[in-house]
Amino acid sequence: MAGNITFTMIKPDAVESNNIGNITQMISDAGFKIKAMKLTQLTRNQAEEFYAVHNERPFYGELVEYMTSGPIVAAVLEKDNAVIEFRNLIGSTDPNEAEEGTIRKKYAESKGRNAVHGSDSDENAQIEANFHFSENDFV
Ligand code: IDP
Ligand code: MG
Repeated sequence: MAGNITFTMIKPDAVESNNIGNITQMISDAGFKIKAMKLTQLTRNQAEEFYAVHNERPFYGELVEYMTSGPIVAAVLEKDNAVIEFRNLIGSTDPNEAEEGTIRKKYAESKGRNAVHGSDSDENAQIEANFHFSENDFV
């Protein structure tokens, strides 16, 4: 059975451009319930660990720089089939390839500075939620 939790971050570009409210509204309108949410800033160590799967990729250094460049909003979201539903809502990694009406189409600046993160599997959703929140943060 598909899981009902996913993890997201509103990334530094979207926080900087004052789109926390607009993006949170799109998430709510799409039927996700916010289970935990906080404004925070990633340390270099946290960003390196969070994106460790990409550490051999040519953009890894740029990604860590970007993700530590300013505040982010981290959140745990609940909906049936949450991981897939949320990937559909955010759209393709590159906003030039993202569907109309997706968060990245509306708010992402580029493939690197792409406004939001969404977990790619139920297993990673749990790992990522636990990375940023403890059990008693969930409501
Ligand atoms: P995803 O966020 O859509 O799952 P991933 O391939 O997992 O995309 O990449 C993680 C993040 O790394 C992307 O969201 C983006 O910020 C950054 N990234 C991915 N590909 C590139 C690239 O080709 N250039 C620069 N940054 C990239
Ligand atoms: Mg990914």
